[in-house]
Amino acid sequence: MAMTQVPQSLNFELSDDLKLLKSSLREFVEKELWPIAEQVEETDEIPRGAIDKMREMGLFGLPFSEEYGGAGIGELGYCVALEELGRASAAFTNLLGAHCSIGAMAMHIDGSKELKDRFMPALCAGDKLACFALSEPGAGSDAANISTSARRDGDAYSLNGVKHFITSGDVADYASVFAVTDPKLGARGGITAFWVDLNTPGVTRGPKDRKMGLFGSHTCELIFQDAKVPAENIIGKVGFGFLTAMKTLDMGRLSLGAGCVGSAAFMLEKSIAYAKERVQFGKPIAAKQAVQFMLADMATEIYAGRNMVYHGAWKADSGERFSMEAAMVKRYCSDMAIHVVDRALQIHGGSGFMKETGIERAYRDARILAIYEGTNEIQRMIIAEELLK
Ligand code: COS
Repeated sequence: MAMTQVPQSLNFELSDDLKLLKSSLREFVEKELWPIAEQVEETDEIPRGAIDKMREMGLFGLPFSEEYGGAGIGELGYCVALEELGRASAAFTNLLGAHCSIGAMAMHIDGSKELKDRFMPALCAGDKLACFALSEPGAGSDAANISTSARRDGDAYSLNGVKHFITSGDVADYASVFAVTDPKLGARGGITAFWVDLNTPGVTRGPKDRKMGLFGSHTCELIFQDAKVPAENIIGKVGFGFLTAMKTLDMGRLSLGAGCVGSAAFMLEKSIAYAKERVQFGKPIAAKQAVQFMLADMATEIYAGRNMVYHGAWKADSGERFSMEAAMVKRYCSDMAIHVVDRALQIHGGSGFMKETGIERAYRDARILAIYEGTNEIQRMIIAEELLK
């Protein structure tokens, strides 16, 4: 029997709006962000002018609803956008990721209408920046074991403790801070999420950490010493903060995967161009099967990663729980991006090791992908737990 109809339930075509967003972001990255990547690396700063242009492009509101000035494109739209932005250097995606994917996302997911009405418009406009403060020196992977405390004190809570490795902690205006309100209850009722103005007395920012890569994006400690946070700044309900953190990280892990797909796709394009142009033994190295096989593997892995991201984002937008898919996306896409950039460097040979190509930078920047937003070992634990329950 001849099939004449395309089944509409499975459609890989992006909407016209998303296609337009994709092409304008591609142009923006090519014109405004990639050309200054080396400058960002050398100075360890994103120039103010570039942040202003990112703001004008509406990048700081991408995943948020239109009622607050966001783009209203859902998680799928956000992932499509981050895939394009992944082609810029990691400093830019990290700034956006800390703000959109997790910092302000915690409030967007679980904050009250009053809290969102007060803070989201400036966050969506990029006039104020957010970060996400969960990790502590003694609680990284074991996030339920945090010790930063929040003690009720009249109409406010008094926060004490140290958060560390906080991306954008030096520049953010606000943070989603997770603190213990009842030590007996732990992850199930004992942790609360707070929306904290980082310019509050009692909050100190530590010096920026010295890192292997990701120059232009800084991490530092946030130190709380009797920092007063109004009770109305609780995100969600007292005791539900661990769930807010986990739901936020589910979102963050998906979009992190999208950035990995974009950066890997860019590395593949650079490798193809180089392999066609670089002549050795009288022919372009693209004629060598050893190089062809590397390109073929890179393309296959990117294809797998992209489809995982889109499916995970589709599931998120459909309102179903997608924690396992997010963990799979994060685990696979980060390892994939690390592998792809390693192959790109191999194809570029000695030139890849030199600063000029930007590949050695991408190689160093990629390594953290398997560690932050939950190590890939933690992602495997989440996947296995879901499989075995
Ligand atoms: N969505 C909704 N609920 C979730 C959830 C999610 N994604 N993840 C966990 N929960 C719930 C669990 O269902 C459980 O509640 P119930 O007992 O009622 O079912 C509760 O939260 C506690 O979860 P769990 O028992 O799995 O907690 P663990 O202490 O074992 O820790 C891991 C879970 C390891 C997954 C968590 O600590 C984690 O993600 N660690 C990594 C932290 C991280 O990514 N840090 C990066 C720095 S921030 S960028």
